[in-house]
Amino acid sequence: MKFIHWYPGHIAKAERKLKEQLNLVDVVVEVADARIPLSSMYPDLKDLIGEKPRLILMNKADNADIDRAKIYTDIIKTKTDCDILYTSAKDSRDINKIINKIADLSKPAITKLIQKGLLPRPARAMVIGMPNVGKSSIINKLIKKTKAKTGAKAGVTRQQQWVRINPRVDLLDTPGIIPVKQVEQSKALRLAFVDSIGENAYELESIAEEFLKIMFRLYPENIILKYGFEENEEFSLIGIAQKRNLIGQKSSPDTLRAASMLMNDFRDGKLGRLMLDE
Ligand SMILES: Nc1nc2c(ncn2[C@@H]2O[C@H](COP(=O)(O)OP(=O)(O)OP(=O)(O)O)[C@@H](O)[C@H]2O)c(=O)[nH]1
Ligand SMILES: [Mg+2]
Repeated sequence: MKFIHWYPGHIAKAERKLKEQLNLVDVVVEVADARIPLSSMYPDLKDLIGEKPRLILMNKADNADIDRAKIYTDIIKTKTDCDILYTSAKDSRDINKIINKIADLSKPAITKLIQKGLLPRPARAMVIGMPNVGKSSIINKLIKKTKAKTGAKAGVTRQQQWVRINPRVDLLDTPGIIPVKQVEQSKALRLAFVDSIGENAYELESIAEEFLKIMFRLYPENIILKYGFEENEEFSLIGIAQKRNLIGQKSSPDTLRAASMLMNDFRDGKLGRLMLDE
């Protein structure tokens, strides 16, 4: 596989900015992708946020194989001692539980204010996570309006933005950040699958080949059904190109278009409910 790498310059700045805002909030809401729960959680987040109460949202649950995801999220839950919700900004799953959780987690901070003789204020939570996991979409779902810009690419949210959800809760939308420190290639690969890292960081055909290998191990039926492979046939981009009649120069199978079709089908949820961490 070709190496996946990214440049940390602007990421370091985003991380710094996030740290600056941390003093203003009572709670951190971390959004990850339920299809790759381990790979999409920010590594060593505790170093960044310290003892702030944290709520974890495994989003895009509508496209995730939740039974398999739970194998990992149970471990995460034990390790972090944080509540985990499986949310979907598409079908609204568990969205209405978020506000109560934030209100609960912020109680100690608000109580402290009152004890100091200050007026109570709405709970403040900061929504953070890797790019494209659905942070802004969740916020829009909560306010039932399109206030935060969203899009199917990494880096849609450019600036932090406060949004009042209701009289009790204010949320800070933040730009997605990928870790300054390179993560393991197996994680980087999965982040590329879900479009969390920009397409300049990898070669599409290379990650699509890896995607097929993982699908062969975990969900062969989904690929067989979608593209019409035979039971014992090896999965390949050439195979997809042939079956879909994607012909390039000199009448050879167009593997780049096959890669693009495959990854788009996955990203659009057309390959079924999956969980790709191993
Ligand atoms: N199927 C599905 N798609 C979702 C869900 N949440 C968000 N999306 C889609 O995922 C893409 C990214 O959503 P955003 O809300 O822009 O993600 P973000 O985390 O704010 O991204 P950045 O601002 O780039 O960090 C959009 O195309 C959304 O429509 C979900 O729960 N299920
Ligand atoms: Mg956003």
